[in-house]
Amino acid sequence: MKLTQRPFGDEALLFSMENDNGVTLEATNYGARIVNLFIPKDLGRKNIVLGFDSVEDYKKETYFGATIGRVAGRIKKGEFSLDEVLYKTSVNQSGNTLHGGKPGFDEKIWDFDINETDQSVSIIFSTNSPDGENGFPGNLEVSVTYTLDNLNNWSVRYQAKSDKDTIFNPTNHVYFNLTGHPSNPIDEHCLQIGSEEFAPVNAADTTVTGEKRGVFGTAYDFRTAKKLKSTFESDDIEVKKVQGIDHPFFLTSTGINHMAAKLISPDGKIKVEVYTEEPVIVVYTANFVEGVPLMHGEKLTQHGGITFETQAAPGAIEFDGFGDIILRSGENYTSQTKYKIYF
Ligand code: G6D
Repeated sequence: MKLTQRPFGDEALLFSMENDNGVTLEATNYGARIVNLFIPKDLGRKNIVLGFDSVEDYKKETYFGATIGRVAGRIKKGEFSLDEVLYKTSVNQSGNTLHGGKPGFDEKIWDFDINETDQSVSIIFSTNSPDGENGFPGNLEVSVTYTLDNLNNWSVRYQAKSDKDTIFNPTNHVYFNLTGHPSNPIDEHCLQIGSEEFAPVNAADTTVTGEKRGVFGTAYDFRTAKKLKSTFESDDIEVKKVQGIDHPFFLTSTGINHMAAKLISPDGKIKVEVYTEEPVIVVYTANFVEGVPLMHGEKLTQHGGITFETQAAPGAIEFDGFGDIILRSGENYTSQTKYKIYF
């Protein structure tokens, strides 16, 4: 295992973790974000995630690869009630709070620490979000640990504690494209998700409607692996609303040893499996890409990437059955997601 670091623009650093098989995961403390994930040199050193070459570009298009918080997804009208107190959060998209408002976790410069063992290497990013930041109650201490091991697992582990009752629902916003080219749409990738229900969204602003709908017979039935193309080309009303997928999928089984989702490259040679303790995966397929800076010299195409945002469902604070995102004062929050890479 090897860990190196180099400047990445502004005050940020880029950390490079390489395992004994030549898999390289690169992360920056700007947004505690994943920047690159290379498969080994003898396979063409493909970068299978989307990212930019410097912090400057991330400042234009901020969620790529980032840690998202305090609350991933949309909080309708930037308002929520907790124990009968109404809180107002920073509104940053169509009258709603998206991904924790502005500035979110994705724009912070995080502190860092490193942990190396024989078989794995970890970077621990940590930060404090002060009481009232973006309207959320409680001083929140949060850390995100990225670990790469010699079994080609990349894991993400969150830990947090607040000094007041609050809500907390972080995620990671990395996009995969297993062809290594953001200019290739993911149409020919196969996707499998262990989910029998998804949450429809409102066309106007992509907030969830509060309904849970069976996937059976819809374009969102990924219980067995199928090509994304068939979904993108379908007439399904939900697909039309968002021009692809931008929906929460409720997982039938969770836990770090249960595969929740799988993505397979068009040639079948590269696979990424997702394992998570979270109840939901929000899948977003880069439906709107206008104005995104070049990615290593290439233009990102519509459907040029796919996210697996493991979390409780957006709308959890509003709707029953959408998950519990209340973090009580002094309670330890932990959650883990793992991506297993095959090539
Ligand atoms: C998320 O669900 C959201 C999308 O709607 C958003 O546009 C994207 O992040 C940037 O996945």
